[in-house]
Amino acid sequence: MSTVHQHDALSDDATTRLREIAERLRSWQGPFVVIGHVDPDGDAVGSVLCVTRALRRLGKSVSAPITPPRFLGFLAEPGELCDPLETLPDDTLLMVLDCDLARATGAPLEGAALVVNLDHHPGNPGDAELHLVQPQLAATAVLVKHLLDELGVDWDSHLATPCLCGILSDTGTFRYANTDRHTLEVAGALIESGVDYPELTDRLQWRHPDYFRRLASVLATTRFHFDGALVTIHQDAAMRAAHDASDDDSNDFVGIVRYAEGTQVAGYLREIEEGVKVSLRSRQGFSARRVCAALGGGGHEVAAGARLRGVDLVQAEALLKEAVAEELAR
Ligand SMILES: [Mn+2]
Repeated sequence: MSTVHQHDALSDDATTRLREIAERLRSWQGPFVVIGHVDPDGDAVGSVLCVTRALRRLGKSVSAPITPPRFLGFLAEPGELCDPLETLPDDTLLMVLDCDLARATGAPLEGAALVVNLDHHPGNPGDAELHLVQPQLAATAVLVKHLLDELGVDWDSHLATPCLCGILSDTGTFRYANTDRHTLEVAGALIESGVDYPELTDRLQWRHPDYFRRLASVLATTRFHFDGALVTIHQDAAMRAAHDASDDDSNDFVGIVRYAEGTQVAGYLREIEEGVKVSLRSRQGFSARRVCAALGGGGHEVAAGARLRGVDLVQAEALLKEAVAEELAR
């Protein structure tokens, strides 16, 4: 595995663009709406909250229509976030964070006076009027940190905590391959500006008590295939119904079994209304993306997913094994 990491901050071009964006934000007199992607994660929620708080400090009128998953609910104060908007107020500057325009949710894109898009996903086509897409950055929150620096805000824990949450979320608390010197330096600066780091990392692991009962029932389904190269877990409709915890909380189960010795790829199969949802996590060198593409889905090299329509768990597992066998033979 040889990954070339970008150790420097942004390129000169990117810095110029970021200054331009900061200038537009500062001089904008109309309302702001700040949104993220469907199934928002810590980077989407953290980036939206951080930008929202900074703009409000600059005296701007800001709506943030985003609904955090239960385990991230602690980040927001009552009244800070709102329900999805059906229409945009006149003269709105719409900020789309941590996704391209196609994955954005919370407000319609139509009717925005200006759309600004900050993201780090490599597939972002950069079709917003004003955009900065930086795939070498570990999180959109890193870009948000630079934006707020350009805006000249005074960093404190109120701003730095959601920003650091975005970085922790997208780097798996500095465990993933996207953790580089730049990421750690930005995180260090955020911690220095007053984040209660042990409190934040502890709080990010809190889960509904039912989460642990569900974890136990799902882990009881652990099976190894291909001499352990593939490990699978599953959850059927009855197991899901037995517990209160919201399903987005169970996304990280697959990451647990991925740590089984000798495993190259871990699969989590969940019975859903229209069939089976497959989530894969792999080690470097095994393409979860290609396996999921073969199943009609997609994603990153080491984290990908697919929805298999009209099949049951047994059929889904057979299809997954077939696709994994092909990838193992490459
Ligand atoms: Mn992200």
